Amino acid sequence: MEDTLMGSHYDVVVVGAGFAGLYAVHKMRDELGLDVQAFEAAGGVGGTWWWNRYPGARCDFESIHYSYSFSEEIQREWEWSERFAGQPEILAYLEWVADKLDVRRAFRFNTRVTSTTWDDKAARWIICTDDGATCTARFVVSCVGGLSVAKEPEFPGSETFRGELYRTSSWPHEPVDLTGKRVAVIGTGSTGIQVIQEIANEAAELTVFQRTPNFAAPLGNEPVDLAQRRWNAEHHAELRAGSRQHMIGVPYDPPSGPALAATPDERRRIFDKYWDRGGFRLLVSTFSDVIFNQQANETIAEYIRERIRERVKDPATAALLCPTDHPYASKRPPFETGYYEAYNLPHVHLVDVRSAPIEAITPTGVRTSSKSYEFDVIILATGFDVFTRPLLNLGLRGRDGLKLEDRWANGPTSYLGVQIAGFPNLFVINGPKSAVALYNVPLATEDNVNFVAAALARAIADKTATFEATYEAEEAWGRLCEGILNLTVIPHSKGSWYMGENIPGKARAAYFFAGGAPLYRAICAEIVHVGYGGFALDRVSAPIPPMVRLDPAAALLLGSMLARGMKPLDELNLDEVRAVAESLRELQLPGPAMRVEIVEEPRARIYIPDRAGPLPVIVFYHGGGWISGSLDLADAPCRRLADENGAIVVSAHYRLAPEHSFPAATDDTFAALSWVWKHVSAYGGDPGRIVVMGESAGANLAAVAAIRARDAGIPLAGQVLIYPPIDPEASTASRTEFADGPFFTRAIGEKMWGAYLGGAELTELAAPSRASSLAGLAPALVLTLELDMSRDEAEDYAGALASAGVPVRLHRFDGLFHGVFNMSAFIPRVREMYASIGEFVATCKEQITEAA
Ligand code: NA7
Repeated sequence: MEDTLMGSHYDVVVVGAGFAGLYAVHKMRDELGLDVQAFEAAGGVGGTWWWNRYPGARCDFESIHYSYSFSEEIQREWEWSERFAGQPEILAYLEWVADKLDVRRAFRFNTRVTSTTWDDKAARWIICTDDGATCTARFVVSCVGGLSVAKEPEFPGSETFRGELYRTSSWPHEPVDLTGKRVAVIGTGSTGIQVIQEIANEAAELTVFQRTPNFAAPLGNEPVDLAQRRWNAEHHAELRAGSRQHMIGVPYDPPSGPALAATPDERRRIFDKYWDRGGFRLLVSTFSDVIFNQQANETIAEYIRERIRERVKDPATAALLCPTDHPYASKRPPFETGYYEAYNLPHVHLVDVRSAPIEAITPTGVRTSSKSYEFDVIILATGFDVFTRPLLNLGLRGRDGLKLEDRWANGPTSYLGVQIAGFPNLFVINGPKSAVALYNVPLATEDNVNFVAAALARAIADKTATFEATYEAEEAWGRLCEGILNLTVIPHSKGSWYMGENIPGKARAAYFFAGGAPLYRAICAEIVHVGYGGFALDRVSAPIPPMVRLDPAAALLLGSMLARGMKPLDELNLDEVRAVAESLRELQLPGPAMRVEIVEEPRARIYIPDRAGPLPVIVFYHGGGWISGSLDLADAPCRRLADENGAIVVSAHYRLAPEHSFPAATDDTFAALSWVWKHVSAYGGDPGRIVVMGESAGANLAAVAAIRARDAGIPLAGQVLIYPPIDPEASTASRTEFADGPFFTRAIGEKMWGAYLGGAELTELAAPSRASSLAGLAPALVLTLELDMSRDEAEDYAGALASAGVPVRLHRFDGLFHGVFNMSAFIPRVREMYASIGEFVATCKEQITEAA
């Protein structure tokens, strides 16, 4: 067989026969019709589930979810006998799938890929295997998995041990009898916990060496009766509906708002509910802030500690089992079934190797810095060299002999986890910086394989020789991954594989994308939609799409909107648009308390900070595309503006389109300004220091009001235009580039302009750039956003003002999208917008005013 392979040339080489490899072979061979050769180091299919045969190994997403979704037939035919299947059943499932798809014949088993070298001239990969064979392929698809190479233990002496030594990740195929034996388990991660609870009743003595206690929560496993198994298989579609719209790819309940907003009793009720239901629900269905806020996280951490203390009889043991040095879920959460009760058995002992580290494995057992222990069996459950090592082991050399280990000297880089710049035509399923670590593996896998298959199909159809991520796209993706991770509690873990910290000397970095499945999928879809943005096809690169350039907090917010099933704005009817605009209030930081006066004619709210006057005055117009928004929407921002600027803020109502189309809104807003000029001194405001300000459509109205004020002789100290739409007919690059968002789209912008104008002729009263002269207008601050379709027209307007001699400050904020001013609670950088406004308002000088 070796000889037949020598010198063979394939379209695709797939490496690995786990969930990813089986599906990749099927997809590339059977759907794309490609010539595929696959390699697998193990003796059969199954990947992780072939190797990890240790007692107690099982999945911790329900099996109905932890299974393929691409085939109706597979889902309908296979029945799961337990809620969370054990390793033998998962392996049997994968073997059954492999047979059903007839993919085994594409694999060469017991064969390791040892080197993978790019031949630039031929635009092919040369693949060598440990049996001395060589072949070439146009594409390599790595399906080697993230957790497939065991970590080398830091302590010496394994080879000297005279008893039986097992690693969980390469457990023997024959049954291991532990009865009557003194057994040690080193490691209390997901694996160690599964082993310990399983063998506690079998071993004569079980000693657990624990360095870091873990927050284990109940798995909630149970057998599924025969009738229910069939029902589940037949109803897979409804059971799995919407999975991919959920953050981790399983349709669990959404969280009940922030933990910090709940009372202790409410928190307890919610934690109890999801603790009892089992699995990842405790993390994803309880509270929205536990993963982001340390204080919120402490509420769940303490809840788990309480439950541990209830279950473990000996208080000293319970104390040792309670984690205190890292937030919950900053390490991958493990799940258990009777784990804590195992420590109530007289023959189960817990040894703290944080205070007295393991120094060596000796011929007779384990030696720590304080004591030696004797064992018949030692089980190492010490984890994996995650994500990077499995790929490094492929011996990858890319363009110009670039070694992957050099490329990754400071930590892994990739674009979407799918490609690595410098390694053309190499595709990785669930690679470093993919979403898989927090996304139900089979679905994450299918998504990646589908993405890669579409890329291959495109390359083949276009006769593209090379398909590769650009270095720039990789950098942008890396920044997004790191930025998102930094918004979570995950970087506060110590020693987690999430950050590469479980391996001494390994670079600490963001090893995965933590933005959740809906956002990851939306980004992948956008990349395809714009023609593989961020990839270079035959070295011609397509620009990095907007969603990859998002500010991390803005990206996360967008992700949570997607997870809540928010429809694109342009698909909403008028009432729905208005409801969405009002719902933005939930995304605002609350405004400080202060005196608020209500004026009925013209309708306005006057926010009066407790300062000695006369105070500068801000006349504020809310956004909402002239068709939505309200004084309520502007309430929190106006309070904050009043407080931060020591200014009277008048939030002015105006009539909305389409019921009241042009010029109702501009007439109302100008009438409000005129009223303020005449009456604001009665409220402690200085009519000589009026700044007109608006957000979005409100900024358009503010710009027009500034022109009308000049023409009417009302002296203004300044105008602040927060991402204003200027002209419906503007033809700019940003209109095209951000036509599909993020968030705000060209289609909804056009609808809004249409409703506002109501067919009226376009004049300077709607499009301020059309004024016959901009000279003599109040000094302006124009705030624009990088990822906003109105960006360029706003910046052009700033340019036109400056050309007309108006003092102008222009401040563009990168990574943000239209509407963020109302999202201050979730996008911390909105504070930079307030700071910019503050600096500007402080410089607005007294104007001579007749009213004063
Ligand atoms: P983990 O979660 O990395 O756990 C490894 C465990 O081994 C963990 O408790 C480690 O303690 C312990 N360990 C590692 N090295 C040592 C040394 N030198 N001394 C003592 N203890 C040590 O791996 P798992 O296999 O349990 O889980 C991996 C993933 O598989 C899991 O996240 C799921 O996705 C499935 P430490 O915490 O480093 O102090």
